[in-house]
Amino acid sequence: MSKLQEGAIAERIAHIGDQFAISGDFLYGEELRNGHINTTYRACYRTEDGHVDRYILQRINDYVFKDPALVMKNVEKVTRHISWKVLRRRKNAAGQTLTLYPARGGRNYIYLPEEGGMWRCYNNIEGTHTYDVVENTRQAYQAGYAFGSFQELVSDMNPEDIRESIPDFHNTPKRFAALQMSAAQDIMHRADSCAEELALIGTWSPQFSKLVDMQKSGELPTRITHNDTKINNVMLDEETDGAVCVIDLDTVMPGLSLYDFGDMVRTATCMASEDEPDLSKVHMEMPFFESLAEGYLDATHDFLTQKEVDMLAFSGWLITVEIGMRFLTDYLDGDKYFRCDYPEHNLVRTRNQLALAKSIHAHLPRMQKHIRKLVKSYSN
Ligand code: GN1
Ligand code: MG
Repeated sequence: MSKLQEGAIAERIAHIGDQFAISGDFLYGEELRNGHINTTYRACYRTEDGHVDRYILQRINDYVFKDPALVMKNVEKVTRHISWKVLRRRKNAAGQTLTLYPARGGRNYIYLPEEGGMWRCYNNIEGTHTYDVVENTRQAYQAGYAFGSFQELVSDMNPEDIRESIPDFHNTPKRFAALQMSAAQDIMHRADSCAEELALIGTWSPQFSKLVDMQKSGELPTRITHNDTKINNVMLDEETDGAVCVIDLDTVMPGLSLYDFGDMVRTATCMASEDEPDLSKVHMEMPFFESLAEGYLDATHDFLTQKEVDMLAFSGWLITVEIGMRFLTDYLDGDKYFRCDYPEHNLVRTRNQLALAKSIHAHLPRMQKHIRKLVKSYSN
């Protein structure tokens, strides 16, 4: 990450920052590249009293989010609700939640056609950092606790107030149907290069509708969920590694708590990144799962239903296959959705996720056993 003080990108960052309720002199900007979808900059300003204030400027990708204004409405409701709740519980909670800054013109975002579309500005959560991959069990516990607490914080919002910004976002059978369609159309002539992966996914497909079927029949409750609970969406305290807050609220929507837990299993139990090409490094680590589940259940055991608890381990496997299918669909479609650094990037990600799914599958009985043990400990 280089600090840009001058040049075209620095000018661009200063220009975008200039649209928001920010005071001080622009010092420098830097690009943050840990998401696959939105463009993100951090901008730093010297205030009148000599402090340095930092802000996050982000362009919402309108190929992915067809209605960015709806995304902003959802984000605004969620951040305000959380601020309200956090402030009522702890007096000194400043900086613990994302806050949107007003833009010129009275909204909390601004449309800048010369800068590619819709931009917004958040506070930079100071004194924190993120991890792209999990390194120890403490981080796994904290990730589980942070996203579990998030679910608790939004649990008393009216689900009807939050609308779906990407319909069927975690509908695994629909993701499978989209993959089949892309493989049949094969516009990039890439289907031959991933025949093995397609066949493997096909053998797993009878399991894909398990959670959505349970949702339809009312066995699983619809809640407001985060939907993108990867480990690098948790801000941890720089010194203690304790969870401070979760970020990336664009996909907060009505959904299943299980897809949130599942995505944590995908990203907080494996020490390799999701695009690690050496598959011998891609496997889940049971101690990380144990800590993750403990952190999550410490925050959620009061309100999760028995059926949700029963499906926790399975959800880790399911979403790992789902994300693998999404990478493969994008590879077949010509890499339009996920930012790619090289032509086969999405295929490498797919193979990685399928390898991880196999590893998770092999651990399912032990995962179940651990969950049962944890749940029992709360009733003692
Ligand atoms: C995308 O941009 P990022 O990394 O926060 C994607 C998630 C995937 C993830 C895979 C809106 O999230 O669903 O799980 O990549 N976000 C969207 O790393 O599609
Ligand atoms: Mg995201």
